Amino acid sequence: MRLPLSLLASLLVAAPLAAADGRGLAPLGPAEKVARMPQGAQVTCADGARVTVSILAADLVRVRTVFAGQPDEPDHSWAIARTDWPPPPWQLAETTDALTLTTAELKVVIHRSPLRIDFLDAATGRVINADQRPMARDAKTGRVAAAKRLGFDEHFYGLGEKAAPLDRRRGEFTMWNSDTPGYVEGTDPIYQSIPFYLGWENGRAYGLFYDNSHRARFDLGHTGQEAAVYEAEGGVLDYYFYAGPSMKKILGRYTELTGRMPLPPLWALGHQQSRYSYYPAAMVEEVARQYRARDLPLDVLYLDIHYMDDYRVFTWDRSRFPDPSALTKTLGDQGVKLVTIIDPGVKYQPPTDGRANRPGEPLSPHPELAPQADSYYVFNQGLAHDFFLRRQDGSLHLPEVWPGKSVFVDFTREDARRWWGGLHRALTDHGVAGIWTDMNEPSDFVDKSGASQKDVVFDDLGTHSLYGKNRNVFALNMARATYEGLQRLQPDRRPFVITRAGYAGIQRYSTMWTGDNNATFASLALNIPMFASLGLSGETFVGADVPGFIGRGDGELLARSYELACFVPLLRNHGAVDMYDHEPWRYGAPYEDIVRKYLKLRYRLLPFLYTTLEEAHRTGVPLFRPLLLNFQDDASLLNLDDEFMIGDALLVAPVVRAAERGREVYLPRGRWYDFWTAAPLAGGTMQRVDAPLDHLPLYVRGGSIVPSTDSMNHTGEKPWSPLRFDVYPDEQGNATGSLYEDDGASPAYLRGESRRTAVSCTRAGAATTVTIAAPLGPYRTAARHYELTLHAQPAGTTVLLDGRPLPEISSPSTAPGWHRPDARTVVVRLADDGRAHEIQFR
Ligand code: NBV
Repeated sequence: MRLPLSLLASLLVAAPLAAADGRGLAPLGPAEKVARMPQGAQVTCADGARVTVSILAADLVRVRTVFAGQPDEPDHSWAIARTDWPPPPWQLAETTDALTLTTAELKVVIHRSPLRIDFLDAATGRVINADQRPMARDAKTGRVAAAKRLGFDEHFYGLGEKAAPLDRRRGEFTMWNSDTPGYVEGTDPIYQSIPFYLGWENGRAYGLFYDNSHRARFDLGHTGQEAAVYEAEGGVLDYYFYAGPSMKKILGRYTELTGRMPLPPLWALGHQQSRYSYYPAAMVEEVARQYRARDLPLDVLYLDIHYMDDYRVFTWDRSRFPDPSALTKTLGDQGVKLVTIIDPGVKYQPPTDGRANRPGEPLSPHPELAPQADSYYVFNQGLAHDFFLRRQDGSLHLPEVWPGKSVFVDFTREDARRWWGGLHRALTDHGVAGIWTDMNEPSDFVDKSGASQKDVVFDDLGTHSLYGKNRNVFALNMARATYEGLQRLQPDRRPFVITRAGYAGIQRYSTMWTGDNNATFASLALNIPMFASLGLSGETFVGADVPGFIGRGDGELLARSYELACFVPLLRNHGAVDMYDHEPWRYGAPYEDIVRKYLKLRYRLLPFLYTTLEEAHRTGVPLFRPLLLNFQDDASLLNLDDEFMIGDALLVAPVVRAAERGREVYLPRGRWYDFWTAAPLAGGTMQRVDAPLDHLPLYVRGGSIVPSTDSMNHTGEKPWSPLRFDVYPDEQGNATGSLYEDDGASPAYLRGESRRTAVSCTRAGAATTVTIAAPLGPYRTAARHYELTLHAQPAGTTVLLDGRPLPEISSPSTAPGWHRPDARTVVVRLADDGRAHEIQFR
């Protein structure tokens, strides 16, 4: 029976309002009025609460609830990159009990009383996710809550940077950016807050992104098995539901909404060396010299806080770094870039003699090189513009950080972001190539948790909101200021920013590292679920201090750390300001040799890593993946924390425990290959493998074609020549792969200046054909050869190139031809002349 809306409304008004639970949370009232909107529906509840359900795409629905008596807020979030979503076809149907919004993929059923929302698969009617109880709010504290029914076999992934196992089921997690040096598994929260998770049940996934920057808590079956609970300490309850069922599709949509990682410069994939701190300049030059003398690859060196004049940001300590431009030139001549740290804390330094620089007053062209003891240009300018955060009583907010009493910039202000971005000229003018933003939780030595900072006011687009709403997005807005500043200062270069803290969307502006980890095997093991989860939360360019920030570890830890980190996007050796040196040669020759072996491997694989990185940039599917992302229906992978995949092709099973010289490796179904021997292996089982200290268990998935080149000592040393394709056929003899190339440095790739080469392999009867398609895109590479290696190729003596027999040659000939290095392998050499080629093996 259908009741007219007006009658229904009057019935509902009479319904008693639900009482608050024991913790003060009162559920919203039953639905009273429904208004159809261009993009969905708005439900007004009997108590005045308003629930807006918006269809953004057939598989993406937003639910935004403003509770009774709650002040509405402007509909704005720093996390969101895309707000314009042309509505897909959808229908609204109403019954007495519920209203239903249907798209091609989803049915959103809003039960009227009590008001609960279910998400169903439009095709099968299966319930994907459902409210366990109505959304609720505590009118006294402003706390808002949602509770979703918890499935018996439901598992959870994502939530960004957490020192926790991959599967978040049974966990409780807080979102509150926190400076937590020496964190261990279980420390929570740590530096970043990404309130987005994927739910998995019977091989199908959905996504939930609770976009609210207040301190929040997820209880995913920790205190009870009835509900997956979300609570935020304030703000509007605003979430996005992703239908899935594929995790890759959800990540695509999530990063469409919150933005994707722009491509960093190619050198960001190179090996990076840091220390707290390298100084003076001669020391920095010596580290670079050692790297070259020892034939160890290196692309980047870092300057930590001691390069500044008494910790004043955007200055140089001239006694340690008399000529920063000369330093970057010396390093640059050896192919090494310099990245400098910038903290948010600006030294609080009212000028001693009233010599403050006023806005518009001409400064010396390089104030960063001048003494600042009497008058500090950054403080003076920021104060004159009133860019620093203040408390509600109008006084400056004065946290204590490295320079002592300091001020923080209000990065929610566009003009303040522009100013801060422009200050990086003090570094880029001297050839600094990237910016490392630290301490941006923001950390305060006196009050790390922010408890005494509740009355700090942020402009927040003129709403003047308080600290509780803004702490978690502080780093996001600071990274934005930095990224956009670098873009303006160097429009022909891709910015490189690395951050410690972040919120959803941080991937648009910055790469990240996982802060002050420990130089222990436990910390090494934690890398895998941490990087995998960050990738499942939109963050691709991630890494950890190798071999650990706090303490030193031994040569064994160093070796195992590099074996793992060899495949991690950000590969940076860094350590604390203590007596331990961490450079690879500080542990003795056998360990240094192992590090060299894996660094050389990484540089050999640059074409593959860069191609996979570009895929992440384009699709939101990360480079570093838990196996579950590639084999979503394999329930044995739900909590596999000690293996990972790089793209679709490589499976890495590092040893992450001390003294182990072997381990169990699970290879999912299908054909695999041992990377080192190319021996074929059958998947679907657990196998015991040997792993002496210099050996990394590494596998290639059958069906992959992996591009690589000769190793080198920095990414700019030479072009990728020859360009190798290693073909690993699957059980049917087929394989596919591709190569992505561009100039590796400028933003021209965003205008299509790139080159993509597709390669495929098919078997028909006794013949195998490999096709290298004509490269797509205008980017040109220097003249070079392809070297194509077909693995698992049984005997056969004829190789045809484009239908014509190719001569057999002796290896290492440079002429076109083919040879067999062993009974299973054929290697073919041919010119890369920009045209398509077909190579037939018979
Ligand atoms: O700037 C010094 C350090 C830095 O080396 C480290 O990587 C950051 O995570 N920084 C923290 C400040 C505090 C160190 C105790």
